[in-house]
Amino acid sequence: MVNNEINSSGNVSSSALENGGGLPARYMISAALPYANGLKHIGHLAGAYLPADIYVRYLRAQKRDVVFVSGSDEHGTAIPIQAMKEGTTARAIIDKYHPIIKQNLEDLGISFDIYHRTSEPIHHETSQEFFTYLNDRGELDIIDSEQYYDEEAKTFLADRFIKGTCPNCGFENAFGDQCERCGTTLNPDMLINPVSMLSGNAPVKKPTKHWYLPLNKHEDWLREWILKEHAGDWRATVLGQCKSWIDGGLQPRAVTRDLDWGIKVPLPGLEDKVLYVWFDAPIGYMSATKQWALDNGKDWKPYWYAKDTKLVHFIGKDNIVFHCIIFPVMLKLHGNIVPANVPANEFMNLESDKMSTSRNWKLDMQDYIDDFIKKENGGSQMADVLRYYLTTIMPETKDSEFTWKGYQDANNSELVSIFGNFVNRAFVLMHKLCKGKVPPYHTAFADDLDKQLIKDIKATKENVESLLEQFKFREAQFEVIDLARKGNQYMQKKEPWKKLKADGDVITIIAENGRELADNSLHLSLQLCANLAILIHPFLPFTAKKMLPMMKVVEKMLEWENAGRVDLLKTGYSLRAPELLFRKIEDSEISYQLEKLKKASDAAAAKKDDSSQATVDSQEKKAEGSQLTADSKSHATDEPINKATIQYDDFAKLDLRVGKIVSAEKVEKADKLLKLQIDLGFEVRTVVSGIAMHFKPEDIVGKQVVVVANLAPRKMRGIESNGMILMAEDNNGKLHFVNPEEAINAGAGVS
Ligand code: B3M
Ligand code: ZN
Repeated sequence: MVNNEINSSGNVSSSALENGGGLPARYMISAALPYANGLKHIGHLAGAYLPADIYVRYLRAQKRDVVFVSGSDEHGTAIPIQAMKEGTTARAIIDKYHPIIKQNLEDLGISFDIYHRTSEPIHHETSQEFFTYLNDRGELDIIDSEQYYDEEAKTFLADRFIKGTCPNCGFENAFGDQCERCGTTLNPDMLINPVSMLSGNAPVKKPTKHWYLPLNKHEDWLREWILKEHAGDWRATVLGQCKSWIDGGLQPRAVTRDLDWGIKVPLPGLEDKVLYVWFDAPIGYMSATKQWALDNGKDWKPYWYAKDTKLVHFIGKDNIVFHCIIFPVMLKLHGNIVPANVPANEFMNLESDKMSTSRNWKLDMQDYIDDFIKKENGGSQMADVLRYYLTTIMPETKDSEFTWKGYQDANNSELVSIFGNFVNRAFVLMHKLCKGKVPPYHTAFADDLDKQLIKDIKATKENVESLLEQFKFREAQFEVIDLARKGNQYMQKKEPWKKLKADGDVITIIAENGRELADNSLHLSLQLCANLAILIHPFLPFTAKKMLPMMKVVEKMLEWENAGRVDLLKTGYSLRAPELLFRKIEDSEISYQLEKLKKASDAAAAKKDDSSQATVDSQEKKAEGSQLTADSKSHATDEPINKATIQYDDFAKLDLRVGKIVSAEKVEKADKLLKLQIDLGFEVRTVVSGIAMHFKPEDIVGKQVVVVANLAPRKMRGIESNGMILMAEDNNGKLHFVNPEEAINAGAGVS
């Protein structure tokens, strides 16, 4: 029977969460739902998906009941913003990126039970029911407020539709919901110099009404639950962020938005409102579980209601407030269980710089897959190399750094030289000295080295277990590699090659008790190989699976309870020849990647220079600059042709017209700009031109000019300029109007 009740104080009792100290009956594991608005990089992988996958694979190997969910976050403003950039629809964006991200994660071995989508009807229904449940019980406040509105686009500016300067770090392109540079969670009111992403205009305030989750009412519970009950088991970084939120005083948080992309608010007359993306996205974990249950003939409810379920959210640090404060309050009010832990990771930098999509300073999963997995000498094995290195530098307690050199070293000096080398040696020697069969273990010849190795195997199992239960993935993986290192040392000390000598099929004993001693060392080395496969499996699943056919065992051997045993491979059992588990990574591959990274980021920087996504301030500067360039700089007579050849079609795109200046005035606080009204015959245009240093306004009224009449409008100092006038610059830097010899009708075409 599922307990769908909350107690009289409205709290889910915490003792129930711990299941009286026993093992949880089941696990509900989530990894953050990535926005389906672009490719995801290895920082995302290391932040949420990889640790979650290691944990889940370990739990499955323990035969625990576990469901691992994630999927695409397809609402919020991130999606339509990307659609604007790509010149397409929001729907087309999610349909494009969802399958790519899903496949990328799969290629890297992330083993979700379901990778769902928040655009699915089941998710819309689940989210609406959730909202209705809270609203019907009076748990949401309805508050009137003034919010930023774009008069030109005729829409409110929620979240990422508004940009401005971050009050925390001064970054000029901070979104209305978050600063991408410092990670601070924002709301549009906090932005300095806010600007609409839609029109580039400064927004105005307009009244509107929204539904709020009154976090302030749950402050005491949050303080008790997070800062007291979980003081000992949540990560210090997570507790620190929660504490500063709670100590700062929690505010009611709007859970609706005036937007047209998202889940409709399930109340009559609110067609223009949708649920806030951070309200619906975490509910996505629940709807994914529902879909998984439907697909597999299971009941989803115990995973979200039963108190002996352990709920764990894997996320990056920028999502902490949502998973530790907002969503738990929602879950508590809805009668669900709350998370037992939220092992959020810090950020992973790349080659000494923060990973960034806009600056193209990143390594996308897709690129890694293309360059290392799809290429002939790669294969899924290379997915494990990435998994391995990312785990060695997993940012569990502080930001960490991916370097290509570090990646190469981790592969060449750990995977190849330690793990791969040990397995290979054990198999090669067994084939050479024991005719390809698992040799017997002669108990009478057991020595201290053997006993120590057996102890080490058992201890490693226990250590890995305990570290994984504490979400210490780096240390857990280190334990496994360290065990392989011990295997190499053991072999080095036992020297089976000095006990027996093989000459083709003829094996000669070359030391006292050589047969028995060589048998024992190789027997244990092979048992260690089997243990290494089990222990490395959560981290490097492709490697573990590659080792199975070598040992001629089935996947069942990888069950966790088998770890620590030294009788996994039967005496006399013939094994296959070893396969190389890892290949060396060459210097040339590393320099290629470094070069590629630099090129991509240089290209992004160049693109950004003429991107329309810049802030208004920089748009203005740029516009002024280009006006000056076009008007007065690029045609100096002493310069050779300095632009690329164009085709006639390129020229024909210009609509050049003769116009007459009917008025001219200086633009306030811009000493280079004149605001001109130009009669084009069919209309009078406003054109802002950078010629104020050359002409007095009163001197140019009445002059004829040639205007680029189909130039996209742009704002300069808040004035929309609709065209550009052509000017010629002589050797002395003096500007001259380009115009017909004698006055002709305004609007005449120039070609
Ligand atoms: N899509 C933000 C992110 O990708 C958001 C996570 C949702 S988890 C429910 O970082
Ligand atoms: Zn900032």
